[in-house]
Amino acid sequence: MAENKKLLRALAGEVLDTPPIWMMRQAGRYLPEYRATREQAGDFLSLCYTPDLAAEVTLQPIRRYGFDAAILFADILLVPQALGADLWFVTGEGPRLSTITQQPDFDALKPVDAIHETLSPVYETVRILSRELPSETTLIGFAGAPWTVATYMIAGRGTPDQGPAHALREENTALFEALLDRITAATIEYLSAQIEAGAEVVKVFDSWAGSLKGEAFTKYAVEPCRIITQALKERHPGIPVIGFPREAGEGYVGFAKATGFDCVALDNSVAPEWAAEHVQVDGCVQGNLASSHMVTGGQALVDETRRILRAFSKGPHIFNLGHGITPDADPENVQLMIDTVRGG
Ligand code: 1CP
Repeated sequence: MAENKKLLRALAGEVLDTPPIWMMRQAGRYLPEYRATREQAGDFLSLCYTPDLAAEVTLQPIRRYGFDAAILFADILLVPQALGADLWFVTGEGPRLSTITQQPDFDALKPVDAIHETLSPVYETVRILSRELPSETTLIGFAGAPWTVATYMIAGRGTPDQGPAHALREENTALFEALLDRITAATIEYLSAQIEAGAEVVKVFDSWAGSLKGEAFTKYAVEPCRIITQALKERHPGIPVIGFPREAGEGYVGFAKATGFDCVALDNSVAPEWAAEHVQVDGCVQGNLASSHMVTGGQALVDETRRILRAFSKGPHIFNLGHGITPDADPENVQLMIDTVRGG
């Protein structure tokens, strides 16, 4: 392993004096240079599918801040599109997709091996990045977890409570599970292709894991992630995998062991002291400063950053936010967070 890649060292279990740091949605609308490149691309999906521009926005936060990791610029909803769903973005509102609620909707989806036709520009972005990133910066690839991706495919949009997906899993379990299996298989192929193109770590975003409770959490959050991790470990031994079961609460306990993830990313609804005791005991954790501090800044940002550093100081830790940075964030506050992590 490259000695100068701090992110890989933390993922291998090393406890560093200064943890590596990167930020969810670090390429995004809070940065003027991102807004300019997005304007040049025309729309969000063109930005995702134009390798030179997607690589450019991935590099922007690395140039500005020198983060320890770069995350490929793409979106979790490219996989549904590659499986044949219609996908478009409504300005100011978010993603829209054709819905999957009946057997014929599912039957119209493409087979897993067809996904590369749509996704090959993403692999090209990864290849560009692995050439252009500074040698100390780790390149992270990613995909959505099957449950989270399914919530969008079923509802056709983001939903506050994932109601349509919960309804389908109760009313037509066979169809729901077939959809989950298709997404799981596609995700394995997609992440494998990213690794073959040069991704050094991959992250699985289960942003809506928190709405699965009890046995449903085990079946639909843990199990698909375990299948993905196992397949990736067989094909690409040594490539670390980060899991993010957002708002899992008590579900974070034992999650790394149950899924095989090398690192569990924590949202900011869990106290770092609690997570150090109950989650970090099993290995590396990532997180978990509330992204609202990137808007409000000041002493509260510094104090909370130091609290998180202290709480996780005895085990392997990657500093990050608890969720993505928001468009109203102040770029100066990002610098303040980095200075606090690196400078004490
Ligand atoms: O206007 C814009 O420029 C679009 C905003 C945007 C961006 C910057 C979207 C639309 N996606 C992205 C990029 C993105 N999405 C990345 C790139 C790398 C980085 O972090 O810098 C990543 C990792 C994602 C992942 C993603 N997309 C998730 C999982 C993480 C999370 O935030 O919970 C989810 C749920 C999505 C779906 C999505 N894409 C975009 C939006 C606005 C949403 C959320 C939709 C909703 O539920 O309302």
